[in-house]
Parts: sequence; C-alpha cells; structure tokens
Amino acid sequence: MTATLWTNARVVTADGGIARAPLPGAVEVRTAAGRIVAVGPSLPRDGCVVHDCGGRLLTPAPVDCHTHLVFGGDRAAEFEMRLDGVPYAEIARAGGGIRASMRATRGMGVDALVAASLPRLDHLLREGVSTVEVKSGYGLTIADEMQMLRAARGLGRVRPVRVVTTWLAAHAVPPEYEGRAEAYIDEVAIPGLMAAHAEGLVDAVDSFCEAIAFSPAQLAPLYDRARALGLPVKIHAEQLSHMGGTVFACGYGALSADHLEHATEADAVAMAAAGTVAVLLPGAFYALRETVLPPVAAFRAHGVPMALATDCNPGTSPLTSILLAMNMGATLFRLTVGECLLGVTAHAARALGLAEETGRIAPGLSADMVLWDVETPAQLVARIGFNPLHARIFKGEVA
Ligand code: DI6
Ligand code: FE
Repeated sequence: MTATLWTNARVVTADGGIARAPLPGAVEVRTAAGRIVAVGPSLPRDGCVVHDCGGRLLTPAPVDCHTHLVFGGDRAAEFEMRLDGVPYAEIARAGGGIRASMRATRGMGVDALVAASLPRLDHLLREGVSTVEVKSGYGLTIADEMQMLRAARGLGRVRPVRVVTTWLAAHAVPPEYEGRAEAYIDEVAIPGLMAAHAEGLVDAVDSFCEAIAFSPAQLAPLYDRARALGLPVKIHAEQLSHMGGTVFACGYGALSADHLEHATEADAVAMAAAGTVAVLLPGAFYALRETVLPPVAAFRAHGVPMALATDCNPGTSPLTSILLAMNMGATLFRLTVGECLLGVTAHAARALGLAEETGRIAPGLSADMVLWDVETPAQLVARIGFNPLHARIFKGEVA
C-alpha cells in the first residue's frame, strides 16, 4: 500500500484542544492505508508519494455531528408564515412543523429519500465534510422511521463519506397518537428502535425534549431501552425552554446535549461530570431569531467541549454549510476562531463517539483532512458564503 507524504502545508491538527493557528515550522503528515501514520517535521519519504500542499492550510475534515438531512418536501411556506409573525411553536401546534415534513416523508421509498437528500449531502461534501450524522424523525411510524435510516445508510454507499445514524422517532407525537405521547413511545419509538437496531440501522438514540414534544419522564423508557441495547444516547435539550433534558440525558452518559440556548450552569456542571459534549446549533438560533444565547461562558468554565453543527432540517435550520455554521458560532455565539474549528472537528467527532477515529490530524486516526486555499483558521471562519476548499481527503484519498 503506497504511503503519501503531505508536505509544505500549514497544519492545524485540532489535537490537544487547540486549533487557533497552524503548528510552527515545516510540519508534514504521512498517511498510509487510509490512516494517519505520523505528524511532524522532516518525516521519512521512503516509498511515499509526495504531495506538495503549496503552503495551504491543512485541517481535519469537518464533521457535521447533527443533521436531519433525510426528509421529503420543504417548509418554505412556513418560512413565510414566520415572516408574517407566526411563531414556530404555534405552527407546530397547528399541525405544521415536524408533522408537515412527516406528511411529505411518509411513504417515500429509500431511493426517493436518497435522491431527495443527495443535493444537501453534496453541498456539505463540497465544503469538506467527511462525516455526517443523519437522524430519523420525520416518519413517526416504525416502517417510515426505519426507511429513513435505510436511506441514511444508502447515502454512505453512493458518496465517499462516513454516515452515522441516529434513531429520533421521539421527535414529535404524530396525529394518530395526539395526546398519547407515552403510548407512542411504548408502541412505536421503542419497538421501532428494537427492529432498527436488529437491522444494524442505529448508531445512537436521540429525542426532542421540549414542551411541544416530550418530557424527560416520557422519554425515560426509551432511554432505558437504549442503555439495555448498549446504544449511546444524545438529546435535543433546552432549545425553546428549560425542560431538564440535559441533566436527564447526562444520567445516561449522553454523548451530547444539543441546542442548549436555555441551559444553565447546573446543566454545564452535569455535562462536565458526564463527559457530554455541548452541540451548539446557530443555524436554528438564527432562523428562529432566538434571543437567549447558550451559556458559552459556563461551558468554558466547566470544561464542557463545544461542538458546532448545521442541524440541517427543513424547518428551523435549512442550512447546508458547515463553514457558515462556524461563522455563526463566532458571530452569534461569540466562540473564538479556535473554538469554532475545534467545534466542527475534534469536538464534533467526540459528540458522535468517534474521537479516536476522525476529527484530528493525529497518528492512528482516519486520514480525513481538507486542504484550503487560505493560510489561517481565521480566514476560514471570517468569510460568509465563500468556500475556499482546495481538496477533500477522505481515508487518505483525494475525494
Ligand atoms: N429541534 C429543532 O429545531 C428541529 N428538531 C428539533 O428537535 C426542528 C425540526 C423541524 O422543524 O422540522
Ligand atoms: Fe435537530
């Protein structure tokens, strides 16, 4: 197997929790068999194909650790309703929101779901993303939720990308279970999880813990079953109000708690103790014109790793740009440039349980990297609507 030596690059490894500036000196990266073999100055060239990076910035490939990428239809009409002043929660209560996408998604075959999702995935890949998390959550029946995750797995077969799937049947209560959330969990979310897990469709379990969705008490049987199956969990928590979903999920050792606009210092303490990553989703904050900022200072003070993701979904975050997610993380949430780059690399990988697989340029990890036509991370984060990608390297090969 030929080795490759990536030389003459400005390397940001995102290793050791630092990603503000390239490493000093002539750092090289040696890859072989799809893995990173060595990082450092003057590496041996024996048997290597030498790739001169032309002085460009070399970073780990971005990881989009929170997307609802697979869905049918679109919700542009609701976008107009919100422009007319109708709040998101009111649209959802009136049968729109997630249920609108449910009606557009139910009954779609796997091929149709893949075809509908590919343009969104391709936009992420064009910005260097090499790992994407894809949730179910718009089928809300066992069959339709499983179909969504079959489509998610299908995306990973037709593109050079790592797809991680998440069971999000507990995204909303469908009309046929109106007022019967507990029954929906018992009759759909849990047996569906069992069937999907048996088919190898599930990498993690998630839920929407919110007044318009599910309470921690209603979610407990589902999370108990995930733990019994040995599946990691995550949660959409404290997005529109404080429901206590964060502390609830930390009790299960959650990989991540996501959104967190209404999270508290006590939530940050619980996350630090559980090793739970704070996944911040500025696209939804921006699209919903939220005003309550996530407690970034508390996450910093308690050493909670912060990740950034697109939350690509048709309602609250129709965003397919990981670069814009970084810019929003800085501009809206006041993250530093280093925190933004860590947020879409090492911390995003950790939010998926992939901290030892991708997200850093370090020996032993998958050779998932991006060469950018810029020289510093600040030039990557500061631009809006500009994609300086020069080459995406996935498992050691230029994709
Ligand atoms: N929170 C969100 O912002 C999305 N899901 C969730 O749990 C909304 C998804 C949608 O509106 O389609
Ligand atoms: Fe989401």
